[in-house]
Amino acid sequence: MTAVFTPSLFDAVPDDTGRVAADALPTGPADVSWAALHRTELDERSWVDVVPGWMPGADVWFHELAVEVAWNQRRRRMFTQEIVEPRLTCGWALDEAPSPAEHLAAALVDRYREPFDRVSANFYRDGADSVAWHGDRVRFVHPRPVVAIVSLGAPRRFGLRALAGGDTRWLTLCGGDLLVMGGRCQHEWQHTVPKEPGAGPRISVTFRHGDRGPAGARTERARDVPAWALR
Ligand SMILES: O=C(O)CCC(=O)C(=O)O
Repeated sequence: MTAVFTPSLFDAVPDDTGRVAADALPTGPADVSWAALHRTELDERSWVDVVPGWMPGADVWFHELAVEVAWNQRRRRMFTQEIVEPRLTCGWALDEAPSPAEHLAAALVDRYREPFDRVSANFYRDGADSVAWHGDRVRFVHPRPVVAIVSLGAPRRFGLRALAGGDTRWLTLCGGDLLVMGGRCQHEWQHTVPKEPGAGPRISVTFRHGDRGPAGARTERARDVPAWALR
C-alpha cells in the first residue's frame, strides 16, 4: 500500500520517487554512540535504557522504510467482530531486514549480549494510530528478554506501567532515539504508544531475540508459541 507521511517534517528531502540519499545511514555498528545512555531501574527486576539520538540518519531511514516497505494492515477477530489494527506492520529475519538493521543489531548484540535475530516495524501514520498496553510475546520463551526499539520520524509518547499497579511512567521518543527494555519488563510491566491527536508519522523498528535464555527453559504459559508469534 502507499504510505502516507509528511516529508516537510524532516531534514532529509525525498526526490520525486520518495527516495532520499542513504549516505547518512550507519555503515557499521561503531556508527552509533552509547554516550548518552540513561538507565532507569523500574523496580528490582526490570529496567529501561534510553539513548537519545542513538541512530545517525534516522530521518533518512524513516523515509526509506515508509516508501520501500510492503506494509501490512493486520486484522484480528475478537469474538464476532473483526478489528483492524491501528497501525501498519512488517517483520523480517535479521538477514532479510532492510539495511542498516544488521549494523544496528550488531551494536545491540555487542552491548546487551543477546542474539538479536528478528526485526519488526510498526508504522504509525498519524496520531490516530497506536499500540495498546501489552507485554511482548517473546516473554513466553524467555525469562528476561531484551527488547530494543529504534524510533524514527515524529515524536510519540511511550508509556510503561507495572502489572502490580502504581504510577504509569511516560517518556517521549524522538527520531533516532533508542529504548531498550530488559529484566522482567515484558513479564511484569506493560508498554503502550497511545493515540495522540496531531502527532506526525512515526516508525518504530524493534529488535528481539528468540532464544530461550540461559536455562534453555520455556517460561510460564509457553507451550506451543509459533515463531511468528514472538513479537
Ligand atoms: O512503537 C513502539 O515504540 C512500541 C512497539 C511495540 O510495543 C510493539 O510492536 O510491540
